[in-house]
Order: sequence, then C-alpha cells, then structure tokens
Amino acid sequence: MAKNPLMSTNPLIYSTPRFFILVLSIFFAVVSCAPGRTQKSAQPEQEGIIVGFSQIGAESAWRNCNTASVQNAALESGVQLIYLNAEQKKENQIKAIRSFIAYQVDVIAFVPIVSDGWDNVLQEAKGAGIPVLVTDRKIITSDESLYAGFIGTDSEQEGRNAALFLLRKFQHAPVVRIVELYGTEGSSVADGRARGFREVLQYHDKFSVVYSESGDFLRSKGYELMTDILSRIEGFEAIFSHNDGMTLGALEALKERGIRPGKDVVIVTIDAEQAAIDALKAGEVNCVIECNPKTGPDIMELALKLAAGESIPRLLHVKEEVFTEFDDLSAIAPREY
Ligand code: GZL
Ligand code: ZN
Repeated sequence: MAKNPLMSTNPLIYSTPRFFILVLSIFFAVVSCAPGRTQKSAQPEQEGIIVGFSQIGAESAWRNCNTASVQNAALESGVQLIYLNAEQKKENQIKAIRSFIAYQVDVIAFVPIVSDGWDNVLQEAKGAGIPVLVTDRKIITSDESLYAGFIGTDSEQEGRNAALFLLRKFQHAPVVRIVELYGTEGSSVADGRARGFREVLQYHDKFSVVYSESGDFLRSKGYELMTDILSRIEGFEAIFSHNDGMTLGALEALKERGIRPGKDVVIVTIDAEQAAIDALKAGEVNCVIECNPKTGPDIMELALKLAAGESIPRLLHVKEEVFTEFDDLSAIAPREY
C-alpha cells in the first residue's frame, strides 16, 4: 500500500497534542486525494503497525528513560510510533487517545497518570476495535474488557521492600518516626507504594508515619517539602520517598541545614536512577529500590501480538531489585538513567 505522504519516513513522530491534531486535520483534509490509512491494513506486519503512545510527561529521569525505551524499541521493531507527551495533564492523554482512535492506529498504549476516569475514552477505543495496552501505571475500571493487558511496575512490592529494609535497619530502635514523600496523588504507583509500605509496618507498633505529603515525583517539590518538614516536624528517624527525584531535592534541603542524610536520618528511595545509586555509595541514602523503566521492548512485543489479533497476559510485572547499604554496591551496573 502506498505510504501516506503525511506519515514521516522516520517511524518516530514526535509531537505535542496540539501539533498532532493539526497534522491529523491536514491529513483528513487531503485524505480524498492522497493514499493514506483510509482503512486498516489487513496484514499490519506487512506495513509496520502503528502504535499510538500517550506518555504522561518528563517529570523525572525515570520517565525520560521510559520514553526513550519505548521510542528505541519502536525503531528496532519496525513499529511506527505516534508519541504524544501529555505534559502531566490527564485531559491531554484523553485527547491523545481520541486522536489515535481518529487516526485508526493499530494499538494504543498509554501510561495513565492517575488510576481513574478512563472508562469513557477506552469505551470509544473498544468501539473502534483498537486494542489498548496499559503500561507502567494501572487503571481502576468498571469494565476489565476495556483494555487487553498491563505491563509495568509492582508498586505494592516496592512499598513492602521499603518497609522490610526499615525493619532490618531499625531492629534495635525503640521508636521510628517516618516522613513520607508521596508521589502523584491518585496514581496507582504512589498509592500502591504507600499501601505495601503500611501493609508490612502495621504489625510493628514502634514504626509510625508522622508526615505524608505529595511531592508529585518532582525534585523541586521534594526540596520544598523537606524544607517545610524541617521547620515544622519535631524529630524523625527515617524518610520514605516514593521516587529518587523527590529524594534528591530532599537531600539538598537536609544538607543546607547541616543534617547528614543517610546518617542522621535514614532514607529509603524508589526508582534506582544513577544519582540515587551514587548517593547510596556515598552513604547519603540507605536503600534504593529499583523501579524498572526499560519496558519498551516488552511493550512492542505485546503490541505486535495485539495487532496480529493474538491475546496477551492480563498482568505482567517487570523484574525489579533492591539495593541496600548492606550489599556489595560495586556490582551495580551503570543505570543509564
Ligand atoms: C513508576 C513511575 C513513577 C516513577 C517516577 O512506575 O510511574 O513515575 O517512580 C515517575 O520517577 O515520575
Ligand atoms: Zn516499579
């Protein structure tokens, strides 16, 4: 089938929602005279399937690595990727999914910035016969048939691992007051980390969370929260931070006040970006829990299956490790994010 002149020869189409909608409207304006995707190809593998990918934004090193993993995997697997950056706005993701439907992509993949509120737009995708792959973060839905499967993080286990480290670290302490830097409110990963953390600590009375506030996974908010906490909270023995970005901001605030992170206060953080591993090696944090952003190849493999009409597993959790001050840190490979 003749290539659609509007489809860039480069399989990656970078765009923000507004630009993409403009491209789409031009496409539809000329579709009568230009060969294009006026109907879905019978054998997608011949033409290279088109995957619409709605990413939430670029709020952390983790997210940027996740985006690069998806883009590179698309290149390597001959998938034409329409990548839309929602700039942290759920409404942009809904617009993106609607534009993917209008363009009749073969598969839609998206990272739901928060868990709820997706049923209507996913119903539209289902009505258009386009399979949906949920990645990284999970959705709450009243109709499980609205998506084909999930691949991403087991955030409850990450929260449990954080608590298990504190149990080990503070096994002889009488009291452990914990400050929690919460991720994006309403996101499955922040809620899951918090749930798993509390699930383990609920049986150990000496542990208590004395402060919990969302820093939205942002380094700048981590700094602001820690600055505020240090001026308001009497004393605390540990920080549980839902991502390294917020942790790095908190480290700055602690050091500005002469507090030695990793020594005067124990710090557990999640993602395992290079800067956090470096802080672990420097003794400035005590435990780094990996959250694996490199899901691009798995996402493409699942998308190709869906485009070929095959079923995929409903739930796939990626492999994730835990790095602590008790381990041999010299063996940790470069993180690449
Ligand atoms: C986790 C992912 C989170 C990371 C943050 O799977 O959704 O979002 O922990 C990122 O760094 O912003
Ligand atoms: Zn994870």
